[in-house]
Amino acid sequence: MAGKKELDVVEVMEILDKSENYRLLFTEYRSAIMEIETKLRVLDNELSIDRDKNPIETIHTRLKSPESILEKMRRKNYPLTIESMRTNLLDIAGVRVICDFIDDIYKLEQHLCSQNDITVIRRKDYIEEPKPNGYRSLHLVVSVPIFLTSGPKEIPVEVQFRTMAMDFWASLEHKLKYKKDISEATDAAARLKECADKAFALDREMMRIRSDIDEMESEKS
Ligand code: 0O2
Repeated sequence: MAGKKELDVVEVMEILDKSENYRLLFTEYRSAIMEIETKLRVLDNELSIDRDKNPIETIHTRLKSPESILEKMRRKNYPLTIESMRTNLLDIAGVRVICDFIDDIYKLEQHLCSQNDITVIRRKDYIEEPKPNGYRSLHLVVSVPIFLTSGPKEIPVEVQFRTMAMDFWASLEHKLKYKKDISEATDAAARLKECADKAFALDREMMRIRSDIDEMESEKS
């Protein structure tokens, strides 16, 4: 806005910190994370009876940091208001689910999304269609109701599903490339892409081995 100075991160964080709206908003996102995490843990427990093995290896949760929120809102040219943050940013609440096998990811997705209080807002399947750099994961944005003293409220949560191999690659790629402007044309980028493809090949081979072992077991009984 003309004549108005751009606030820096520290100033924005101080303003947000004092704002009751902001605190309430973050409590809501935290509650939505708890709802989704519980749903996933319940599914994990039930599905483990089937195979005698839990399909979920780990669940990580996070609230997007104020710096990261501000960076994204600036990058996308969204107005710097709480209302705009609420409507435009769908990844403030994040849940990352690390699974053993690729097919567990789709099974969990199907069971989570068929629950009648869950609405799928967005789905990006970077496993079927990986990013050009080799990144693979299934991204969902789902809306889940939380029950406040004032009544129910729908809150968006981003849920990322990955195998351990995909997570290993994404974590290292993030560390190697974080805040570095590395062109996709470099040798390092090409080698990272090759590693992503090898990790995916490993995932597929592990699934084949599992199904061979299952077959051997069923022949025995
Ligand atoms: P953080 O700290 O995880 O929140 P955007 O890229 O955010 O403008 P969009 O559509 O929201 O747009 O993003 P997208 O591509 O669906 O997924 C964003 C998140 O997925 C990222 O979050 C990462 O967690 C992960 N991700 C996406 N692409 C890559 C990648 O190439 N490498 C790695 N390591 N992770 C990736 P944020 O927002 O970066 O950070």
